[in-house]
Amino acid sequence: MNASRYFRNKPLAAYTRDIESSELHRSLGKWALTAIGVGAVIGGGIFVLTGVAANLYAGPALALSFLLAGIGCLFAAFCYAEFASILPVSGSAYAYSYGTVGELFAWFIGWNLILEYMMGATTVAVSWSKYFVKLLHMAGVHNIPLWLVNDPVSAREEALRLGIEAPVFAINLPALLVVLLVTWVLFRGIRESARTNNLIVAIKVCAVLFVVAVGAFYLTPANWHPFVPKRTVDATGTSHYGLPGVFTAAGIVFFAFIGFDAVSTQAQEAVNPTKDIPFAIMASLGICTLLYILVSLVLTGMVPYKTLDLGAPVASAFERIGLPWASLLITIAAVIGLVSVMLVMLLSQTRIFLNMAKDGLLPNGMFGSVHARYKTPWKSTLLVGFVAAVIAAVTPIEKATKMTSIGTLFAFAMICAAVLLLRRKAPHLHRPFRVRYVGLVATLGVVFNLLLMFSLDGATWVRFVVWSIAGIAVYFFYGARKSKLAQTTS
Ligand code: ALA
Repeated sequence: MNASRYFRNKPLAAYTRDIESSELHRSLGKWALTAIGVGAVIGGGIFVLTGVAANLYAGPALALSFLLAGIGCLFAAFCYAEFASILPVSGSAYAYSYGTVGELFAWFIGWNLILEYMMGATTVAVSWSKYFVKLLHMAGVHNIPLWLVNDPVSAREEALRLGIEAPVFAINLPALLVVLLVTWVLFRGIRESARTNNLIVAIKVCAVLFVVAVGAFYLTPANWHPFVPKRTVDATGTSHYGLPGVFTAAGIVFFAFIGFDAVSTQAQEAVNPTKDIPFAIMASLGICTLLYILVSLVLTGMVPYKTLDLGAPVASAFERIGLPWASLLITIAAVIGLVSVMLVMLLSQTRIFLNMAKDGLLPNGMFGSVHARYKTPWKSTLLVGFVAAVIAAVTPIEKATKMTSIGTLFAFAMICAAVLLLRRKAPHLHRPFRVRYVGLVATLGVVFNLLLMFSLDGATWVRFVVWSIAGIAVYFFYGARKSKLAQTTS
């Protein structure tokens, strides 16, 4: 077997055939696509991670951390937008790299997108479960058994903290059930999903605007001073606050931006993909960055940053200033709002699998078959939903978050590199959306995303390497032999 075939590209003309043969409904306009982006982005990151990021690392400069993470994502967003305008197919970064860098590389990106989308959905399901339990407490439901709302590791830790006997068995039932519910919605089809998604996004954006508008009346400017607290170093050598703290917090809140690229996976369901997908990518990133910066300023202005809760910081800050009703509203909105993140993440995952199956890299019978009536890749939807639900039921949140981030950062870095490659290989290709100063933007994109990857801990890297080796093994065992490209060119 000739090794060069692993680096062979899918011809760009083949993408045109994919687009023409698509069986999916084209029902999404530019604002529906933007809603998908915003729906995927605003979630556990802003509702949960802001607490840790501000309290332990950035202080009031949390807004700066969001700005930094947002700028990093902006480089990747530009590159995604250019690709999406050239190749309006739903395979996202996977498809783009197949058309530019080669099959093995594309497979590897696709494999990492599983971390972004399926693992991302799992992470959000676990955050959702936390908010759901908080809501139950607010409704007066206490004494929920630990083993019913925690993965086994967290249940043991929590039991230890409470000084009670650790349960022998534990399952995060709310996380499991919410993923199954989302799977059912997706199974029924994109039109219904888009409608549900729009409603949820509206609730979520209103909640965030509510936080900003109401919180603005309770600001104590003294809480912002000093804006960047003096750096300290703890016993383990970890820096807190100061500029290093601001960067660490940027790495943490990066998770809050994941999802804007999910818009690109909807290309085959978009009415006018070459224009609307780039628009929606940029618009959703812009809207979310602005909202995040405002929320960060308000939160750190409302209460001293050291009092921000590590679990549900937004809701708790309102409790602290004596507005329990506002806290309740925010908790309800979070419970509803996080659903749309899962919806888009799982939707995107199945669309990427669909593309990989059409290229022969995954079994077509399972991942490529589209339901005759609902026009959705139904078998894949059920499989992905089931696997995500089981993982959500047994995985601690920090591990899931870091795996999601490392896979996404890798895909972002690679997509920036691929955009440069394609400029060199096909300089005259029609690009409805063209990145300006592409050399600078794409290089900064690669550097920035790799730097953030290196800020993640060793254990996450080990998992990432094991995951990558498993992916390459699957490729050689299955994809390399079944690839349509390999068959037509060998
Ligand atoms: N950006 C998404 C969230 O914060 C993944 O939940």
